[in-house]
Amino acid sequence: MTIASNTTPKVALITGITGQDGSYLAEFLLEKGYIVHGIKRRASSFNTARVDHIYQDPHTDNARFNLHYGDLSDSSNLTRIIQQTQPDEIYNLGAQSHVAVSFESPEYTADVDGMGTLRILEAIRILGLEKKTRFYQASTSELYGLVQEIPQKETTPFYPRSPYAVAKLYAYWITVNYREAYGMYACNGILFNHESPRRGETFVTRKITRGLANISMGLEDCLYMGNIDALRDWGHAKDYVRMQWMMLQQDQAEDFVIATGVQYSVRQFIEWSAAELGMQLRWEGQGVNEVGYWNDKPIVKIDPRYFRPAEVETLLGDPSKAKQKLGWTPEITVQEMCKEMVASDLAQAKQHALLKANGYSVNVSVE
Ligand code: NDP
Ligand code: GDR
Repeated sequence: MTIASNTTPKVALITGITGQDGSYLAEFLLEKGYIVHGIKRRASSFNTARVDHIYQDPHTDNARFNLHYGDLSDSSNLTRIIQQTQPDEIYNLGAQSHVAVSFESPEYTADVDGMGTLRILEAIRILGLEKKTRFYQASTSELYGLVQEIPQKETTPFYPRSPYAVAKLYAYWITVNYREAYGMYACNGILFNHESPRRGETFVTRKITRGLANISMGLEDCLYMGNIDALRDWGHAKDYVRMQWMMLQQDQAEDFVIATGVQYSVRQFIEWSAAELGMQLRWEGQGVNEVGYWNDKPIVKIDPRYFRPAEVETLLGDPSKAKQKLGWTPEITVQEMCKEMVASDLAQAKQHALLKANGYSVNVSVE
């Protein structure tokens, strides 16, 4: 973790540092000797659990991890933080990142995910940092939405299917536009789904591993799911943040698809997780009446509340360009990742079960 004394450390600014990717990226950059600044939102309770282990007391000399209050909806705040920190690299990972929630809050999602990106690019330009600051935009496989080609690559046409994806489409193109218009080093990583034990509890993989771990410990009775036949190309967040950094180390800014090239269904992920917990699942019924039984207990049911107004049924990425040009390959398989997530959620469920057995109340619900 020490920095060679004769080199000036690079400075990175991460929006969304308190999220899944932000926390792994901050760890990765600190390991590389960077000074890391992150933007966190003011909340009524602590929201830094994912980065608490790398927190450094700002009163200590040479602290290399710094958090600033801010929000992607506030351009004056963003401009000031960028001016103060003079970053060599900005990673724009902050977003209202939940696709289903974007149907509930479309305007907010457009503001933060779409306009937020413009606000940062404009700040770089206004501050005259176009030639110094490199910019990474967290683009998404959701841009492909109603897929036009299988597998999806950098040249596949976009067809977004949610307010989230439409907002990210704007962010994608404004990043390309600022690269072309102002010669900025600005690029998009078109990342397919990536998960980890730090994944938010309401995304499908974590909802499954956490819900089934709770059921195995008697903390919950049933897991309620939406469309379990959706197909996704899942990788591990640790592999994907490495690629985010690699994309900013090239001579020329370019956009890359980041994926594993392998696709599975939500149903398969449920089955792997259950098997990992020693629960053999048996499916009965069809459509909304389908039920997953463990012995005679119905532990997985379908709740149409989790269906989306417009669904992305299938995503499968082609990461050939990243492999050829950057030498990137994912190191962790989806099965290994599922195992890790189940183990982590089972450890937590065991703690909760112990608390409950000793008379403490535990909230295990997931929406
Ligand atoms: P998370 O939801 O885990 O993290 C999102 C981060 O953005 C959190 O730190 C959150 O803060 C912050 N944030 C939310 N709203 C605002 C706001 N108004 N102003 C400033 N910060 C805000 O997402 P991931 O880490 O999984 O994803 C990182 C990025 O990559 C996102 O942009 C996502 O859309 C994109 N992406 C993710 C993929 C994935 O599979 N994980 C795939 C492709 C793209 P808080 O902690 O306070 O909520
Ligand atoms: P996604 O991830 O929408 O692909 O966006 P999510 O894990 O939410 O859903 C994946 C698929 O699972 C289906 N599904 C359910 N999803 C949730 N959340 N809850 C359920 O109960 C459920 N049942 C079935 C969904 O319908 C969907 O088809 C994620 C986010 O991280 C985005 O920010 C990112 O851009 C994309 O991945 C790539």
